[in-house]
Amino acid sequence: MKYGFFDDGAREYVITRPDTPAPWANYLGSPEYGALISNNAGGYSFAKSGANGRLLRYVFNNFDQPGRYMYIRDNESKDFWSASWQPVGKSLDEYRSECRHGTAYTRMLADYAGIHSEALYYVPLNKSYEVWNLTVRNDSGKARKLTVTGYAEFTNNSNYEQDQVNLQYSLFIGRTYFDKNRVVQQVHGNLADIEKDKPVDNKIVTERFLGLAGNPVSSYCGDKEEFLGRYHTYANPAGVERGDLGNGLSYNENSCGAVSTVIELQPGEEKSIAFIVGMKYSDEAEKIIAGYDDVRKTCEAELSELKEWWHGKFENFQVKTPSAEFNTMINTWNAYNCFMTFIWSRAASFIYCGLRNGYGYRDTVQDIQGVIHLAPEMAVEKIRFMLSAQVDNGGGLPLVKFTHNAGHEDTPDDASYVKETGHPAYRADDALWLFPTVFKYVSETGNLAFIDEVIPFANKDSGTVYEHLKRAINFSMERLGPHGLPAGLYADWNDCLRLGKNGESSFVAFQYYYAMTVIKHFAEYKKDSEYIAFIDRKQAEFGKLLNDLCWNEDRFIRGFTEAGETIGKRDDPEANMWLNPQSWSVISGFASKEQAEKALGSVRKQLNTEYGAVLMDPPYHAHAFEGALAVIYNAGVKENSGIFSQSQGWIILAEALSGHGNAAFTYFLENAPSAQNDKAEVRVLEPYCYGQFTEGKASPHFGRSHVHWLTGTASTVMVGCVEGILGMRPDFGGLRIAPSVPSDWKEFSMEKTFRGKKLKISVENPNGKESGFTEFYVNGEKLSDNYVPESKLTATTEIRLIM
Ligand code: IFM
Repeated sequence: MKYGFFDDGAREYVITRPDTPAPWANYLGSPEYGALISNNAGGYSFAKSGANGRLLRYVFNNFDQPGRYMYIRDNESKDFWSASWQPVGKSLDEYRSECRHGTAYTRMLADYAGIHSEALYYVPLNKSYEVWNLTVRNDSGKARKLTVTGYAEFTNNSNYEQDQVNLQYSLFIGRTYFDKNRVVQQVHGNLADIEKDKPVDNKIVTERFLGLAGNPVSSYCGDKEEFLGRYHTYANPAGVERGDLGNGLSYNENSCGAVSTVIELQPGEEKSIAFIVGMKYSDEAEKIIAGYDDVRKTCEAELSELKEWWHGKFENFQVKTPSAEFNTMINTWNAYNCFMTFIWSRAASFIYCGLRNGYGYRDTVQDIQGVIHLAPEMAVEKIRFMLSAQVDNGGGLPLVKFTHNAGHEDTPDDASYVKETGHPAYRADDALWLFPTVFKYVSETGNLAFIDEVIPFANKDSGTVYEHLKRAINFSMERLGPHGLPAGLYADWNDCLRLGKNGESSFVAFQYYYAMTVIKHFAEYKKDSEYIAFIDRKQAEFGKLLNDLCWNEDRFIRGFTEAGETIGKRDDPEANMWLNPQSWSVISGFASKEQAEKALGSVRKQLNTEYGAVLMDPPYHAHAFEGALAVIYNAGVKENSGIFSQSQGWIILAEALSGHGNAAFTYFLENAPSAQNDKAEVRVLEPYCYGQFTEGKASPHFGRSHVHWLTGTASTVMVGCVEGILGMRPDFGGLRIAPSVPSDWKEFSMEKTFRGKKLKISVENPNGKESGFTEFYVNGEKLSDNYVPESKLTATTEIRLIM
C-alpha cells in the first residue's frame, strides 16, 4: 500500500494519504533551535537542548499529539477543520490533503469546504524561532468569513523531565500574558522583579511566545484547559468551536499560546499570515514578528534560502542510474538522513525523547562518514571535536557531553564520569572508528596538513592527529585478551554483546587490523619508517593469530567470552552465524579471496531475507551465554536476530569490494526505504528515511521497521553505495573509480565535486558486467589504470569508464 511518492525534482516526499501507519516526520532547524514535525503537524521544539530547552510539548507513546495546530473556522456554517488533517480529522471523502516534506521545511496543502490552505512550517536559516506560514484561498463562489487560530502547547518547564514528571513543581511556575500580537508564557515569572538575570536556586525567568504577523488578533488564550474546554480534545477545542478564544490567561497549571484572527475573502481571494513561535523575551519577540509585516514575501525568501543551502550540499554528489529508488536515496533522502544524524546524533526524534545530552563516540565518528563527500568542511569540524574527546590513553569517551570541555574532562577511569554519564567503562571499538573516518576525510580533500594539526585530548595534553591515531592503536594493543585479540572491555559495536572485560571480539579484531593498514598510510606520509616496520610486524603476527583463531570453515566466529567460550561457531545451537565479522573480514582487507567468497556466501545463505540480512541466526532463546544481552529482546528484534539496518551498509560495501555488484545492490534494495514505498503497511516507517532495525524472520511482524531517522544506517549505507556500488574511492593522491553495480545497469553517470573541481563521470557497461573496467579516459586521454591522479583534474573533468 502506498501513502505517497517521491517528487525528485523538488526534493520532496509527498504524502497523499494523511492516515499514514505511523507519524511520518521531518526535521526543521538546527542545534540552536530544533523542531520535529509529522505529516499531521505533531511534534515538538527545543532551543539548544532537547533535554533542557524543550518549549513545545509532545507526548510520547500517544500517537502524534500535540502539535503545531492551525484551525480554520467558517463563521457562517460554524464548521471548522485544521490545516493539517489531524487533529480535527475531517472525513477523507471531503478533505483533500497533501503533505510535502522537504529539506528542513514541511508544507501541508488542504482543500475543504471551498477553502484551499497551504501551511508552511520552517525555521529560518541561522534563526532560533519557527514560522508557521498559512495561506488561505477562497475557491468557493461566494464571500467567506473565516476565523483562523494557531495553537502551541508550551511545556511548563524547559527541562523535559520536570515538565513530564515533576508536576507538583512545574504546574506552579508558569503564567501567561498577552501583548499586542502575541501570547507570552513566563516560566518562573515570579522572579521577574528580582534583579535581571540573577538566578534563584539556578532559575531565572524564561519567556516563550506564539505571535501573529499579517493580520490583527481577534481573540487569544494562554491557558490550555480553557482553550480546549473540559472533556474536549484537540479535535474540538471549545475556543475554536465558539470562534472566540475568550482572552483567558494562565496562572499555574498548563499554559498554551493560542491566537485567532478573522479573515474575510472574496471569491478567488487569498491571504497569508504567519504564526511565529520561539523562546525569546517579549521585546525580542516583538521585533521578530515585525520582520514579517510582508508575510508572503518574507516567507518565500526564507524558504528559498533554506532550499539553496541544503540543495547546494547535495549538489556535491549526484548520480543518475537506472534505479529510481537508488537515485532518490543517494541524491536526496539518504544524504539528508546523513545530515540529520550528523547534526542530531541520537538526541531527538519521536523515539529518542531528547534526553540524551551528548554524542555517543562510535555513533558520531561513524555519522561523520556519511557527509564527507557532501560537506567536508562540516565533517572536519566534527572530526576535530571527536578527536578532542579521545582520552590521552587513546580510548574514546563513551559519551561526549554537548558541553564537552576538551582538556578538562573526566574519563571512565573516574567515578565522577561514570556517575554522570552512566557509562561504566571504555568500549573496545570507540576510537577505532577514527581510522576510516579520518582516512576518508583526508582522501576526499587531499588536506594532508590535517595530520599535523594539534588537537587536545579529552582529559589532558594534546597531540597531532597522527599522534591521536597512534594512541588509538596503542589503546587496543595494550588491551589484548588471553588469546591476543582485542579485549571485549565493556562492549564492542554491539551493545548487547558483553563478552567480558577479558573476552575477545573478532569484529574489533578486524577493525584493529584495518586501523593498522590506515596508520601505515599516514606513517608513509610522515616518512616514519621505524613505525611502519613496527606496525608491519605487528599486523603480520596479528593476522596469523586472527586467521588461526577465528576462521571456522565457511565463516568467521564472533569472539570469545571471558570464560573461554567461543561465540558464533558453525555447530552452536543458537547464534552460530553473525553478520558483522563476515562483512568486516572483507572491509578490513583481511579475508583471503577464498574466505571472502565463502563468508559472503554463508551470509547470503543463512542470514539474508527479503528485507535484508539478520544480525545473527538463530536468535537467542535457551542457549544465551551470560553476556548475550540480546536475549532480553523478542526474537527477530534489534540485536536478537533483527535486521539491524546499520549492518546492511557494511554487507553492501563488502560485496561491492569483492566485485559482486548484483549482491551489493540486492542488499541495498532489500532494506532501502524508497524501495518499500508501496509496502508502507509492512514497513510502517517513513519510506524516505532509515530506521535502526527491521523485524527479522523470527518475528510475526517480519518487515516492520523501527526507530526512525537517527541511526548509523544513514552513513553506513551511504558509504556502502558511494564507495562500494558506485566505486568512488579517493586516496591521498587522487580518485579511484571502481564501480560494482548490477549487471543490468547498461550505463549511469555521476557528478562529483572533488577538491574544488567538478567531475562528470559516465560509465558504460555494454557487456553486462558487475565490476572491473576495460577502458578509462580522463578528459579524452586513455589511462591504463582506473585512477585519476589529482594532477589530471581540471575545473571540469570529463571521465569515461567502460566496464
Ligand atoms: O552500535 C550500537 C550503537 O552505538 C547504539 N545503538 C545500537 C548499536 C548496536 O548495538
